[in-house]
Amino acid sequence: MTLRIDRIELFHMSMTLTQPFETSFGVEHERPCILVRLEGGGAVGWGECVAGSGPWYTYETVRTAWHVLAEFLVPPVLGVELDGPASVADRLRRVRGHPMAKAGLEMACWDLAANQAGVSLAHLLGGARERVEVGVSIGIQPTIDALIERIHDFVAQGYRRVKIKIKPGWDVAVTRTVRETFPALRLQVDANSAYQPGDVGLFEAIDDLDLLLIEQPLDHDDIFDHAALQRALRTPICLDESIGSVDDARAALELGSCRNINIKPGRVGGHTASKRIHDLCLARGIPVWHGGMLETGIGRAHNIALASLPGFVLPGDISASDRYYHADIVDPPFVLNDDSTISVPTGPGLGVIVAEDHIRRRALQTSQFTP
Ligand code: OSB
Ligand code: MG
Repeated sequence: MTLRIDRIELFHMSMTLTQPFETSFGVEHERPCILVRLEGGGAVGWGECVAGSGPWYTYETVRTAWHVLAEFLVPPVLGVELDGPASVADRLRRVRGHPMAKAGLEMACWDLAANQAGVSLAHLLGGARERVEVGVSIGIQPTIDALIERIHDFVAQGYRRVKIKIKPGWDVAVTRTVRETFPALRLQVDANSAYQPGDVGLFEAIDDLDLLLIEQPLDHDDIFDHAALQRALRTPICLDESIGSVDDARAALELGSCRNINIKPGRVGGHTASKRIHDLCLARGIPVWHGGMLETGIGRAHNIALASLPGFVLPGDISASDRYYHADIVDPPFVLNDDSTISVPTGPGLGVIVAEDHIRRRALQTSQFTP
């Protein structure tokens, strides 16, 4: 399948979250993103770059991503004969790092190819499921009571798996109280790299709470020290920030640094790299699940398509549109089924209609490129 891109447009958007989202690295009220629109062969493809307002989760920001896209990633793919969407990541390899910028463009190429072929993106990626199991990721709250109330709300909406964010001072007591209040809930915690190897006692104190996993307890770029921590715990450690490539995933598995992996295409450079990590984990019997970056409906549609691959056996951080935004930018918006799943769209490409007029009206900055 060859692919030629005749036009690329970038849109810098800012989306207002329905609720502020607080993690160990700060609070977000507005979610910026870059939307990527491609035209080629009479079809259109959309992607979303998930770099944030500041270099907190990773070093990329919406402004570094814009710069790298416009100057270094657009030129090598525009107006040239590409060997299908699976070859795009390789074309972008000369640019070191910047996986979120790459992923926004690479994923748009996958959508473009699916639209050209008239098949769903899930089908093109090798998806095997009609619905994907999902949960909700809940930020740090002002009080434990407020957190308990939010969990009650989400459980009432039908979410059967909850992830809570932890940070020093908001960890053992919070997690214990949540577990005592919801004894049967599928519960996991995410530290976003807020702890040190010496904090092992703190993790031992939540090791008996029947958590599904403990996500990214130690440094963002640490694989080595997670191995000692994993040896001390029965609860699986899941790496998020530390896994930037299939090589990182292989190193983490060889070292015993984690027992499962969170895959986010933005963190690893797109769908092709995500599929490689998925395939490695599937071959080794390591469960994976799909993470989230508070995406708009465009990124969410990509995530749902990817999460339909067979190795995604744990519920993803892919919630319904209304958990994030009052008005999503795709039609129909994503809704939660009563079995805590989201249905995988079956139409061509993303399988949802992108609110292009709205995006053009609301964009803070736009740029277009033709050969
Ligand atoms: O660590 O998983 C994370 C959001 C932004 C940055 C990092 C993370 C998150 C989430 C949100 O946990 C998951 C979602 O999109 O629902
Ligand atoms: Mg995480």
